[in-house]
Amino acid sequence: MHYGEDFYNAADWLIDRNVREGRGDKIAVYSQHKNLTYKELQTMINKTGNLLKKMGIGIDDRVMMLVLDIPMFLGVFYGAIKIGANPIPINTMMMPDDYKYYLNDSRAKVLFISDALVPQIEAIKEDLLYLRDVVVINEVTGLDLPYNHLYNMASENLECAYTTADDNCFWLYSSGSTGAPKGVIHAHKDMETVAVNYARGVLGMKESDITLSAARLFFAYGLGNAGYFAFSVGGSTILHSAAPKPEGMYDLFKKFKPTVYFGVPTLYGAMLALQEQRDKEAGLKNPGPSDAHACGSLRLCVSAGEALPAELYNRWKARYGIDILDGIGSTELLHIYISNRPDDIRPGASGKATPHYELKIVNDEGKEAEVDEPGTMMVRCDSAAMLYWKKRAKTRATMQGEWLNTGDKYYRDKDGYYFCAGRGDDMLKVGGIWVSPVEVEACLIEHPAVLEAAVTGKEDEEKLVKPKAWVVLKQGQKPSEALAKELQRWCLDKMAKYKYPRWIEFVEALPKTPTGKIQRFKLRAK
Ligand code: 3UK
Repeated sequence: MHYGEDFYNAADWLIDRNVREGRGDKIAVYSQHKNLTYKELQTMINKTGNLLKKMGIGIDDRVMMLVLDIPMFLGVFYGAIKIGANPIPINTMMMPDDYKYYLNDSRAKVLFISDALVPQIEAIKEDLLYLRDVVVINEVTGLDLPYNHLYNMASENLECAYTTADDNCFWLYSSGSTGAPKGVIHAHKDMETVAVNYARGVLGMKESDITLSAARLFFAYGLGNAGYFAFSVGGSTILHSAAPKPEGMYDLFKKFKPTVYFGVPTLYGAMLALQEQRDKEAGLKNPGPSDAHACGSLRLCVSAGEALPAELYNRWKARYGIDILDGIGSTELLHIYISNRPDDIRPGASGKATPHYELKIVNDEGKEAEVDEPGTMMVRCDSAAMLYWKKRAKTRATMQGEWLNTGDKYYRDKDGYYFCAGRGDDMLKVGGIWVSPVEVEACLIEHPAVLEAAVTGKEDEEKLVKPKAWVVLKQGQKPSEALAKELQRWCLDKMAKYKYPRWIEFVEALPKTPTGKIQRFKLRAK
C-alpha cells in the first residue's frame, strides 16, 4: 500500500509502533488464562483483521462487539480498526431488545459475542435486518467453528488500510433521558489525544506502568483505562472477564500488581467496606497505610463515572495512603477532561482542565458564568466525537461547532477548581452507568398495579446516588412491603439489573406542570 502523508491508523500508533520500537517481547496484556507480548498481541490483531477481510468486512463496515474483557476483545477491536472497519463495543449487561436496537441502528454486518452472552441474542435473531455473521468467542478455546479454522489459517501479516486522523475509527453507544441510545462516532486520532493529554499529562503514565480497570472495556472510561493507555506508553494492561466485585479486585491487586487502578465510587465504597470488615475480624484497632499490603503495588487510583464523595476519598487515603484522583469524562469527549492532579487534589471537586482541553461555563443568559455561578459545562478539545449516527437534532444540540455541550451543571470556585452541580436533565449515574428515569418509570407503569410512577436519585449511606421510585397505585390496590418487593423484582426481570429502584415510596399523586410533565425536582426536594 502506498500511503500519503496524511496516513494515520490508531492500531498502528498504539500497537505496531511498540513492536517497531523494540518492545515486541514485552508483556502487553496480563489475563487469567494467558499473557500476551506486544508481538503476540500484534499477531492476534493481524489474524483477526485478516479473518474479517475473509468474511467480506472492509473499510467503513461496522463490527459489533458483545465481548467480555478478554484478550480477544483487543484482537477484534484493533483488527477491525486496522482494516479501516469500525468496531462498536456494546454494554454486556443489557437485555435482548437493547441488542436488537444496537444491531439494527448501526447496521453492523458482523457480531463478535462472548459465548456466555449468546442466550441474550437468541430471542432476537429473526429481527436483525443487517447482521450476516455471528462469531462466538470462548476465552480459553477461542472462536467457534468455522471461524476458528479461518482464524488459524489467517496470515500473521496485515497492512493497515489507508486511513487518516479524521477517519471514523470506532463507535460507542450513549443513552439519554429520552429517545433511543445514540451512536457516538470517534475518529482515529482521538485515542492518541486522550492518551497524550490525560494518561501522560495528568497521570504521568509511563512504560513501567501496569493498568487495571474496574470499568469494562465497552465503556469509554474502561476502554481508555485498560484498552489503550498502557499501549500508548509501551506499558502493560490487566484484563479480567469476571464482573468487578470488591473481593475479586483485591485478588487482582495481589496477583498482577497493578500500578494504576481505575475504579468507580460505588466500588471504592464496597472495597472499603470489605476491608473494614476484614480489619475488624483481624482485631486491628487503628489500621492504616502501614498494613496496606492489599494495595502495595499501586502508585495511584482514579475515580470517574459519577462524583467521588470527599468522605470516600478520605477513608481510602487513610486506609491505604494512596490518592484517588476524581475526574469527569464522557463518551462524547472520549475520556476525562477535568481532573484532580497527583500533587493538587481537592476532595469533592472534579479538579481542573486536562491539558489542552478548554472549559467554558455558560449561564442561563448564554453568558460566561462568574466565579461560583453554576452553568452548563462546554468543552473545546481534539478528542470530541464528530457526530451522533443519524441523529441530526441531537448532534446539533451537543456538538456546537468547536464546543461540545456536556449537559452537566458546573461552577468554578475562586481558586479555579471545578465542582459538579448536577445534570441539566434528570439522568442518574448509578455505579458510574447512566440510568434514565423515564425508562424505569415506563417499566413500572407496565405493572398491572401501577397507575403512575416517577423516578429520582437518592443518596445512599455512602452519599452515592441510586434510583428511588415514587409510585401511584391504581384504584383498589393497597401499598404494602410485599408489593414494593414485587415491583422491584418486576424491574430486575425486565431491565439491566443496575437500573432497578432501591427504594419504593407509595404516594397519592405526582407533582406535575400544567402540561402534565412530571416535576422530578419537586420530588427530589422532599
Ligand atoms: C457524569 C461525572 C461527576 C457526568 C466517562 C470517564 O462517565 C463517563 O462517560 P458517560 O458518557 O457519562 C458522562 C457523564 O457522567 N460523570 C462522569 N464522571 C463524573 N460526574 N463527577 C465525575 N467524576 O454527568 C458526565 O456528563 O457514561 C468517565 C472517562 C470516560 C467516560 N466516558
